[in-house]
Amino acid sequence: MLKALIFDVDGTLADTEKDGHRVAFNEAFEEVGLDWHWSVELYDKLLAVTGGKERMNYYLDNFNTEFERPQNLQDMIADLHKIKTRHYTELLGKGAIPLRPGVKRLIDDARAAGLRLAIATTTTPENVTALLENTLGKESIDWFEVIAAGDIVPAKKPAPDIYDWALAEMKLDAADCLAFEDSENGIKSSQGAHLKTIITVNDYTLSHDFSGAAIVLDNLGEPGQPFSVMAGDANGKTYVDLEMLTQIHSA
Ligand code: XBP
Ligand code: MG
Repeated sequence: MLKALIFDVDGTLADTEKDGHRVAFNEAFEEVGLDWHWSVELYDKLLAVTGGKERMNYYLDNFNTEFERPQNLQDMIADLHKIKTRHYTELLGKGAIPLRPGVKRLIDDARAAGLRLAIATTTTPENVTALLENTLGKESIDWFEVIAAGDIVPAKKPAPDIYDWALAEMKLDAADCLAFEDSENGIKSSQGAHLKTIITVNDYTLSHDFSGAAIVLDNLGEPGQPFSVMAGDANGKTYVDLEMLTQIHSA
């Protein structure tokens, strides 16, 4: 029986990377006087690695090898990441990033039907809270039984650990749940935890490999605003609703 839905955050609930995280990283670099700048194109490459601190290390290792590293590089990165989180949550506070089509409707319907909800993301917990509060309202934090986020597990996506952690907290089998993801690292993680996964792509993840996904869509769709199917069979549906999720789950 379908008992729970587990959502990724970045790219899945909202398109947060290009106009959110990327902008906040650049603001943090500027604030401390670094000449680092992450363009939309460079950020596409940097998204190969999940986790903001991990991404900054990846940037230095592969795209800015000239940078003279201080001895306490990891402290510097941790400080930068705190500044970035401040900028990011401020951006969300201004209402800069809306939820993707169908997300609010599906969450509302799932709650009404008594489905359990959780989040599994590599982003920092404050960022999840800020996104939920600014889009679904303060009370929405409590709609999610488990918010698995950030450094709660050392191995971030594509490792399955964050989904395994969420499932263990909920005392649920993967077979009783569906996951929602937007990226290759995300689906590797959810599939690694044996979860059937629904993909909604975005500009950064269009060309990712989603082999094994239950279905790949451009978004969840709304009544009168149909999704496009990129892989899989929607059985005539035009937006993701609980009936469609039940079909996917039992297929
Ligand atoms: C999200 C991420 C995160 C965010 C930045 O990946 O990779 O690193 O880009 O967040 P996913 P932090 O959607 O697969 O969970 O800077 O807070 O790490
Ligand atoms: Mg994502």
